[in-house]
Amino acid sequence: MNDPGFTPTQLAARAAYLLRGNDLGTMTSAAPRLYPHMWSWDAAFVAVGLAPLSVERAVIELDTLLSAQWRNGMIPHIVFANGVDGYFPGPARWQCRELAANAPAGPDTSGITQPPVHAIALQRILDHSRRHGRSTRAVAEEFLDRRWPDLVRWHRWLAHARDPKEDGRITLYHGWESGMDNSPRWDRAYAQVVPGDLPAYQREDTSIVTDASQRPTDIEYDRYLWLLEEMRRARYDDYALASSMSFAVQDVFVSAIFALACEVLAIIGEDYSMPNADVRELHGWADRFRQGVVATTNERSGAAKDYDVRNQRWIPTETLAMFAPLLCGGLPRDTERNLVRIFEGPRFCGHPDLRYALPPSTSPVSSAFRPKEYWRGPVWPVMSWLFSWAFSRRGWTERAQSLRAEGLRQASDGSFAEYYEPFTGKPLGSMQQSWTAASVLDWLG
Ligand code: 9WN
Repeated sequence: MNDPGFTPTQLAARAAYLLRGNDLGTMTSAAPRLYPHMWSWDAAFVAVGLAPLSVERAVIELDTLLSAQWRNGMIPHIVFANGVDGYFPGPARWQCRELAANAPAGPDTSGITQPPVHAIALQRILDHSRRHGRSTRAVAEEFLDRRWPDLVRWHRWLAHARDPKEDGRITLYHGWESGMDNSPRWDRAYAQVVPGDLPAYQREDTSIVTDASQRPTDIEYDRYLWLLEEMRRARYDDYALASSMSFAVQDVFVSAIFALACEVLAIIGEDYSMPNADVRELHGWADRFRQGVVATTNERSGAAKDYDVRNQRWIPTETLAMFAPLLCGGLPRDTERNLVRIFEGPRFCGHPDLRYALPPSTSPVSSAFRPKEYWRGPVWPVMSWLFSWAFSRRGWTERAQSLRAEGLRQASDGSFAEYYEPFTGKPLGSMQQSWTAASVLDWLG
């Protein structure tokens, strides 16, 4: 099908312009209206997109995020921009400064975390810095020296506080921590979350995305807010959360990202002569989590699953999560081939009705599939980017190129939407989403 969209040069210019427009000074808002603050994994992807434009600005992005790191090592999922309203739940609802002993003294933050993709951003920054002169390289290397201990602390917190039994899988206490808020992956676990005495609240998101069918429902929001109440009562204490939260899941996709990120960080550590003990620890976590991911997989198909800790049952779903081992590796070769076939076949990228051969968040043949509803079906460009980056790292050049080419075709409408309807290619959710522009910039860089 013809896509009379923008040319690559025009698209790159527009993406750069978009990031400039969303730049609040030392942080980039995730999107101008819907998400006017910094989100943790958005910031990492944004840094990936900033790196080809300005290594210096990309470094600032990660620096701002790390300045909001909690004392226990957690990187919070939102860093609130000073004096900016317009997002619910904001600092007044989280109350981290008042309640959490570990909250940072500086900026206001939320009290949960998000997927650890930051090492990927660091790697892209270092890659780009090597193409520049000495002063730019020095900026990147100074950042690495200064922030290395914080990045290791972040990974250590995930490995300890979020995998206390050493299963090799990260436990989450809120669907928002997965970054895939209302994915069908969490439906059964959320069914056990029964909101109690919930203080009144008003959603802001549905006054911005006015087609409410593209966003999570009110019932889902009540549960999200109830979990926040539970966290406030536990004063965001890692130990207390583990026993008190009514939602606790081991997220196989986040675990695969973590395995991958540990390996990436370990290799950076080796290349730049960081302390050996850190590098060894990182390799150890990479192995543990890779094994933890592989342990969830179906012997024949290689499909991975999440685990519901509270209800003690596995959660097999036909969502992006089943492809977790393709990110971190570790499957026997034949099994991996089967999983790649599913990824590329008619249940996902090869579904005959798809507008672009890109992975929908939920398989179109699944009964849970909803083509317009947030993480229940639409295609998320940043997820296409993540798979293309991981495939290229694994040496699957052709597969990576195909995702890139299809991702660019999808983006050529110039809306830089948060997500897209898989069959029509219609842009949905927020427009001008920073990480969509960042994905395009890396693809074109
Ligand atoms: C809650 C910012 C974030 C992304 C998430 C995405 C969405 C927030 C929301 O937006 O989540 O954290 O209000 O829906 O699900 O992945 O980081 O882009």
